[in-house]
Amino acid sequence: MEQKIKELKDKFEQELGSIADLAQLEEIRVAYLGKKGSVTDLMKMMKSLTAEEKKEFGQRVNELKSAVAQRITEKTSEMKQKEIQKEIELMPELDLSVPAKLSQGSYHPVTLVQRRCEQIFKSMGFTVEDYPEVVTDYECFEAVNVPKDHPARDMQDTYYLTNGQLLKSQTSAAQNAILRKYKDALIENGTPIKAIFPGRCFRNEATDACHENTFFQMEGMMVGKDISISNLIYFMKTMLSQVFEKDIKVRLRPGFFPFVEPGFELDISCLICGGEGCPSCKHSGWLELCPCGMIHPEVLRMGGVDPEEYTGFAFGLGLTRLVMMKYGIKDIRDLNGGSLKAMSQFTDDE
Ligand code: FA5
Repeated sequence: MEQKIKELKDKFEQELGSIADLAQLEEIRVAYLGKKGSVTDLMKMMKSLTAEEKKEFGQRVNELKSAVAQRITEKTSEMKQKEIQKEIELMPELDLSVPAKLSQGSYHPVTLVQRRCEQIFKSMGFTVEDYPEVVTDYECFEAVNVPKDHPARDMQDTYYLTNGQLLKSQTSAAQNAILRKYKDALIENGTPIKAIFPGRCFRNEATDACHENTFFQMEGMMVGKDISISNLIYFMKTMLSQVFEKDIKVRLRPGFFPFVEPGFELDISCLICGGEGCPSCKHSGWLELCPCGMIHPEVLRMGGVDPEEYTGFAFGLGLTRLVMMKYGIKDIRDLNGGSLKAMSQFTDDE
């Protein structure tokens, strides 16, 4: 028996000394320590021994087993070290003292245009509000006069959470909260409510050159005494002329939204095709950019503002479409495409 153990140990050492890689090492491990391995076989031989011999032999085999396992562990780390060394040698020469070539990051074009719009509205006395992307059905629909089962909901299918909350389909979801936040200052001090609230919106709809399932809007609201459509038109004109810094053709036509009365669609003549018609404007020459209107009395009432005393306007600017027009981006999907090369061409020219 003793002789057998010695022979096995010598054979193991010999084979271990000739392996070339980790795969061969694993083969050896299985050949010696595996279920059908040589060391395991020795254990099986003990059946035929006396109790005294078993004790002695068992101890010797266990020592062999530990020694083999120990040698395999050592050899594994030695081999790994060798492989790392090999990889380092194959690497091109590396001088860690050379300064890295940093590629300059840039802001996303939506961020650039959003910031520009915020600047413009702030300069006209508006506050900029932030609002969550996950909202309740009440915030997104009911509080803006779109009760359950209203047909206007068909236009804005979105993504629902299992707890009944949803990803907001429109920035109008913040209207009620903003009215409530500023109503006391309006009622007690006569301070008009003037707020814009940009945000990401989600809609479960087919995408094309001018529709995305994730896009940005920028809502705006002004409420006070005697606020009229002329105020609305003034702010819209100022914003567009300052964003584009050139004359652009717009048209105002009637539009229906349950939260405004009267309601309008403000379209912009497509700057991609010059109004000729192209996929970006669905071949109509016009792009729906900024629906707007006078806030519906019911919406004011739900926000705690008396519609007999106060009036206001609201608009829902399609911020992502504004970006398309400003930078001549033909397909809205490019803005979510994640191409750093495409996006890095836009820089903050402020
Ligand atoms: C609304 O979302 C209303 N909440 C806007 C509003 C606010 C009206 C306040 C009146 C008063 P609409 O679904 O039309 O309306 O969307 C507004 C704008 O968001 C559109 O004109 C368009 O510019 C942009 N928009 C809408 N859907 C998409 C989409 N899938 N992809 C990109 N932009 C979109």
